[in-house]
Amino acid sequence: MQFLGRALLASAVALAACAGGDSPADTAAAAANAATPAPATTTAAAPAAAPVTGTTHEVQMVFEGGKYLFVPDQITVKAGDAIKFISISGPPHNVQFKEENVPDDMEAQLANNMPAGAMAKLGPLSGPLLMQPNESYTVSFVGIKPGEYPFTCTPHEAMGMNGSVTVQ
Ligand SMILES: [Cu+2]
Repeated sequence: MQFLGRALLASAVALAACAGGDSPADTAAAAANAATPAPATTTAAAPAAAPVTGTTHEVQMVFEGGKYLFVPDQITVKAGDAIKFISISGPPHNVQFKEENVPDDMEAQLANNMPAGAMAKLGPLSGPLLMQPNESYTVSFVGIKPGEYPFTCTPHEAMGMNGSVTVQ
């Protein structure tokens, strides 16, 4: 019994360490930063998320060869398309767009296109943390004007887990 108890405790500690991400402080700071209210100019219009009318592309979130990656990390979509981000290995992962990388007039629409659903978001332009294998999160690009929109994974940003979507 004592051995079992220790084993359970050890796995609980390992699980806690894992669930905490690689840098809990950075994650919290990033979340707090993302939650900073947008300038007044960007909150005026908040159009509702429009239904996806085009293709839903897939981007995998993986831990492979010692690296955290979005696969593919460069993706081009058309207006009306969506991207389904799927956590394959090395969670937790999320997808986060940064305010400085999103045109002011697109922030409200993109935030609306990233609903919380059953899981809490880390910020207006962030999806929730995906904890389970094959868990996914879909971002719609309906109503998003053409341009390049870099994104990152909040827990693994410092480890280079970054990508970019080009909206045509
Ligand atoms: Cu990640």
